[in-house]
Amino acid sequence: MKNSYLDIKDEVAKALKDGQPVIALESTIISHGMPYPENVETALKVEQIARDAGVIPATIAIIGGRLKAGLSAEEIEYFGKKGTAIHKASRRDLPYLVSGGLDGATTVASTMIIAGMAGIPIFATGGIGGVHRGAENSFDISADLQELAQTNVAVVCAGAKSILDLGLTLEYLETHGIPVLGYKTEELPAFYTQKSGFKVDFAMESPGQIASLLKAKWDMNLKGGAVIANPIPDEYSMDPDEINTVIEQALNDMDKEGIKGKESTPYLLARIAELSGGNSLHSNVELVFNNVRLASRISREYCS
Ligand code: PSU
Ligand code: MN
Repeated sequence: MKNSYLDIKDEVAKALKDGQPVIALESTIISHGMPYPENVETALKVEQIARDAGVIPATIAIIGGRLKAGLSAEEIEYFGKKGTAIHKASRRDLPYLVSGGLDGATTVASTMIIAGMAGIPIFATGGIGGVHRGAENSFDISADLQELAQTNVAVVCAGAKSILDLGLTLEYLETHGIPVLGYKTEELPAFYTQKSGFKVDFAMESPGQIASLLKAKWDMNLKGGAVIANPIPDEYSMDPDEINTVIEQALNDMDKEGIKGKESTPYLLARIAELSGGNSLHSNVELVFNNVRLASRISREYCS
C-alpha cells in the first residue's frame, strides 16, 4: 500500500518490513525550533541515540514535493542551514508543497501524518503545539491537537511550553479522546521544567506498560494518538521563575510586534532562546535526547 507521494529511506523500509523498531522524528524542530549549527548537531546526535538503542531513526520532511520518511545526513544539514527560509509545513500546507514540488519542514501534525503513512507508530520530539494563551480571542489552537485526535501515532515529548495555556490544552485533548500519559510522573511536565501544576491522565511506570496501552488503543480501533509526557532530567531542568519571566517577556514582545498565526510559535521559540542566553537551548537539546531514549525503548517493546 505504498503511497505514491511517499519515499521511505531503504533502511527504514527494511526495518519496517522485518518488524524491527523505527521511530519518527520531526524537521520543524531543526529548521524553526533551534539555531544553526546546534540544530544540525542535535538532529544528527538524536539519530545516533536511536541507533545506539537498536532503533532505526526516520527523520521526516518534504523535499522537492516528496514526502520523506528518513533523511540522509546531507539532507538534515540542508534543513538546518536553510532554517526558517524553509516552509513550516503543517497539515494544511501539504497539498501546496507537494503539488508545487517544494520543501517543507514538518511540524508534529504533519510528521504524524507522514509517519502514519509509512507505518511508524512512535514519534519523538521536544514539545507539542497546543492551545495558545489568549486563544479565546485569537482562536490559535495548534493543528497538532487535531492530528492527535485522528492519526494513529504516539508522540513522546517533554510536555508543552507555558507559551501555551496548559489547562486549556489538556481540556482539548480530553474532548478529543487523546490520553496524556506521564512517564514516571503524575504531573504534566512543562518542557523546561518537570512540573506545571497540572496532572496527566495516567502515570506510567515502564516503556512496556506504555506499549501495551498503545496496542490496546489501536487494537480497539480507537483512532488517534497519545501524548507521552517525559519530564526533562533534573540536572538539565531550568529554574521555573527564570524561565517563566523569559516566557512572559517573549509573549509581550510578540504582542507588541503584532506577530500571529503560524509565525507565532517559531517567534516565541527564538525569542525565548535569545532572552535566556544559551541556558534554554542547552535544556532543549537535552530533553530531546531524553525523549528519543524513551521513544526508542517504547518502540522496542511495541515491536516485541
Ligand atoms: N514547541 C516547541 N518546539 C517546537 C515546536 C513547538 O517547544 O519546535 C514546533 C513543532 O514543530 C510543533 C509546532 O508541531 O512548533 C507547532 O506550531 P503551531 O503552534 O504553529 O501549530
Ligand atoms: Mn497556531
